[in-house]
Amino acid sequence: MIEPTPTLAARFQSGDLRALARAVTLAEAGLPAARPLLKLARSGGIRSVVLGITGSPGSGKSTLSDALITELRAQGKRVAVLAVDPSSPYSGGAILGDRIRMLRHHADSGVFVRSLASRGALGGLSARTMAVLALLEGGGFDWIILETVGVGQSEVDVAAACDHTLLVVTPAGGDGVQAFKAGIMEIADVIAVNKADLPGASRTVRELTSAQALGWHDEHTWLAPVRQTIASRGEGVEKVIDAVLKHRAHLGEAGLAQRRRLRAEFEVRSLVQERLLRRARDTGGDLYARVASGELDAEAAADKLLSGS
Ligand SMILES: Nc1nc2c(ncn2[C@@H]2O[C@H](COP(=O)(O)OP(=O)(O)O)[C@@H](O)[C@H]2O)c(=O)[nH]1
Ligand SMILES: [Mg+2]
Repeated sequence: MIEPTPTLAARFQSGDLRALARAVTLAEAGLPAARPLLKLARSGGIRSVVLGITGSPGSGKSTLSDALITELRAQGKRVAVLAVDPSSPYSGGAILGDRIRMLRHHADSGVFVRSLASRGALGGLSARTMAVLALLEGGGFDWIILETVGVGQSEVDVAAACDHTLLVVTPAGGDGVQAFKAGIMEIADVIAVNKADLPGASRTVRELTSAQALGWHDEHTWLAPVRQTIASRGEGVEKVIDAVLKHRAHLGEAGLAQRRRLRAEFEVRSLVQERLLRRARDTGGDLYARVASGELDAEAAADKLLSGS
């Protein structure tokens, strides 16, 4: 097993990107060697804006996150992008867009891009995703963008994993209304109507804002700002950044601390779930078949899993 030599920890702490990449690899593999590095990373407190991006495949999430990198770099910010891709067996299997992004920003030490395979069920985010986010925060990035594929569990998990959730919709195909129906809009803190160069963008904005107005709200309710973007041309991106920062101000210190607490809860719960699933798999005989057949009651099966007997 690979032990974190003091030099790795020291190099990580000094902001060495190669040490960070190494730490991410350890955390992604769930190796215990990552734990001291995580401890170091987390000792620094809240340092980064952690922004999750969700939205249907093809809505322009990757293009938008690339445009965000460019705009944030122009503002002098250091940016890390973590793309969670359930189809990718490992970071070596980075999807094409990510690989292009990595190459484009390769020489820029203020940018770190990485693809992560999703290990959670249904493409959800795992405790390992959370660990990698923590490492990136420890690595001193001002912004950390978590890009999901926008399907299955990852669509919902993203809100639990980040400080702010950006939902990307397009004018085509009633995307906005779909989001409203699927209850995805509730998790959005900011909404980007991307591909605003296509017809129907302002109508989509109107649909979304009137849907928001219909929902229950009072003067304290955060209604996600809806911004038009043309990610492929970098247009409207600074407005999205401003809206995220406005949401951060709305959260305030207490609200942000609460989000962080929820993120930690998500991480610990994911770990517990992973371990229990592993235990259920390793239990002799098919535990669930025994419950189904009435041999064991469900409460007893749960006791068995929790006690590890
Ligand atoms: N017309 C138009 N196309 C865009 C825009 N943003 C992204 N695209 C295109 O939409 C396609 C899907 O984009 P991508 O970023 O890969 O979407 P993702 O699956 O959500 O990550 C690509 O062909 C992009 O070039 C935009 O603002 N306008
Ligand atoms: Mg993408």
